[in-house]
Formats: sequence, structure tokens, C-alpha cells
Amino acid sequence: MTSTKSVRVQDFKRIVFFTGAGVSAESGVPTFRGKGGMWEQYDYQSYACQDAFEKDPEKVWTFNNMRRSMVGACQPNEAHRIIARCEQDLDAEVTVVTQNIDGFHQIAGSQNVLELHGSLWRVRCDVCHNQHTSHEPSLEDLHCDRCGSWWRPDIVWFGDNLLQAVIEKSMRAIYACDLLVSIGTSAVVFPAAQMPLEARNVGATLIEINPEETRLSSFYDHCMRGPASKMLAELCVF
Ligand code: BV8
Ligand code: ZN
Repeated sequence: MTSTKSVRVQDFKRIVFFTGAGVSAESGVPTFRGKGGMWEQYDYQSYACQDAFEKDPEKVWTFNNMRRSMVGACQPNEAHRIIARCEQDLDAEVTVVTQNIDGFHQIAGSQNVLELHGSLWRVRCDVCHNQHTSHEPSLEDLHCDRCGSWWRPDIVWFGDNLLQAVIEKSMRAIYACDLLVSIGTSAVVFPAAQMPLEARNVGATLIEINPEETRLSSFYDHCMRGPASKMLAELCVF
């Protein structure tokens, strides 16, 4: 593994930033795993799967409204802004593939964002296929304005299939990239965990940014151990 000092983002033409909860940690949004992680306090089988929603939609909505309020009170951080600046200022095609549902990449100015696990701000009706997006901190009307069924958070829960179109667009970007930077993901949730590694098959340079080692660290060309904002500031010198 060589130093990232030799890596200049300006030398790449198609860059993928692949992000997880760690990129929003410095904004004050808790990650999912590890100390203080969301799933330590909330058992995901009771809050983040279809069965839980069908059994007790109000409980699942209380959890998600709490998260809307909490995330809504936070802001994107320097890491999101540096990624957005890469899209705006580099002479390169930049794609963000994110597992996050907070929408911070878009708020920071990234336009080419693929959300693998949906969005906290979008709801859908599985009965009449209505959809609704709002940034209300707490969604007041929990029922579809067309047919009256429960709105369902448009989040990819455990056991849900990811949207095929989003997977295809993400894989197209990954198979075409010459640089992939994975940031703040523990790489334990599939199929997302495996996706960045596909970039190796097309000869791309792979960089992992994470204060901790992950189960996939050994597959990366470079590992930058530290918080996302500091490591991205070192990597992306304009
Ligand atoms: C599917 C939304 C087909 C919900 C989320 C057994 C083996 C293999 C697979 C499975 C299995 N059993 C079940 C499965 C499949 C399952 C899965 O992968 N389970 C795992 C846990 C074993 N996957 C699925 O169900 C997926 N669908 O496979 O469909 C199918 C269908 C039916 C039956 C079977 C298969 C759907 C998965 C979607 C899950 N959705 N959340 C909600 O939020 O309400 S999961 C959750 O994890 C988050 O959404 C998040 O996006 C995702 C990934 O987490 P990370 O982003 O990596 O976050 P994490 O907290 O883990 O890590 C944070 C990292 O940041 C750490 O490494 C930390 O060191 C670092 N960090 C901290 N601070 C910083 C930092 N880094 C940088 N800077 C910092 N400052
Ligand atoms: Zn409806």
C-alpha cells in the first residue's frame, strides 16, 4: 500500500465517492453501528423492516419522525462540501453513491447522487403508488392524501430489495470509474458492502477513508485513517 501523497484527484476523469453513515458523523448524525450507534438503542428488527411496519406502523413512524427532527436540526459538514466541490470544479465526471438517507450530499450541492437505501424525506403509498417528499421535521399526516392508507417511509429496510434502477446506475458509474473513494462505511450491509470492490476489476484506484479498519480494508490501494473532513481535505487539494 503506497502513500496517498502521490494521489491527486485532478489526475482522474471518472470519480465515484461511495459513502456511508461516517460521512455524516461530523454533522452530529449518529452512525448505525459501534458505540453510540443507532442500532444499539433501537433493535433494527423492530424499526427497520417491513414486518415491523405492518405490525406497528405508529411505532416505526415515531422512530422515523424522531430521526427527521434530529437530522433536520443538523447540517452537511466539510466532507459533503468537498465532495460537492469536486463535482463542480474538477474536469471529471463525479458520482456520489450513498447508503445514507439524510440527503446531505444534495444539500451540500452534489447533483449526481444515487441513494441506495432511499430517503428519510420521501414517503410512498404501496396501495395506490402515490409519493410525497417534504422536509417537515416531523411528518404530521401519516396517511396517503389520495387513498388514506399509511404512508411508508421510502427507505430500503432489511429484507427489502434495493431499487434495480439505482443499482444499475451505481454499477455503471463504478464500472466506468478510474478512482473510487469509499468514506465512512463499516461495509457490513449487503449488497452495498461489495459494490465498491467491483471497481478493482476495471483497474480503478481504490481509497478507503475511515478512522477504523473495516473487513474490506485489505482490498483498497490506500487507506486513510481519520475523520472524513480532514482526510478529504488532504486528498482533494484544488
Ligand atoms: C437485500 C435503512 C435482497 C433503514 C439500512 C446474512 C449474510 C449476508 C447478507 C444478509 C444476511 N442476512 C440478511 C442479509 C441481507 C441484509 C444484510 O446485509 N444484512 C447484514 C446486516 C448481514 N441486507 C438487506 O436486507 C438488503 N436487501 O439484501 O435484498 C434480499 C431480500 C430478502 C431477503 C434477503 C435478501 C437491504 C439492506 C438495507 C438496510 N438498510 N437502513 C433505516 O435507516 O431505517 S442499514 C444501515 O446500514 C444504514 O442504512 C446504512 O446505510 C447501512 C450501512 O451502514 P454504514 O453506512 O456502513 O454505517 P455504520 O454505522 O455501519 O458504519 C459507520 C462507519 O463510519 C464506521 O466504519 C465508522 O468507523 C465510520 N466513521 C465514524 N466516524 C467517521 C467515520 N468515517 C469517516 N469519518 C468519520 N468522522
Ligand atoms: Zn395511497
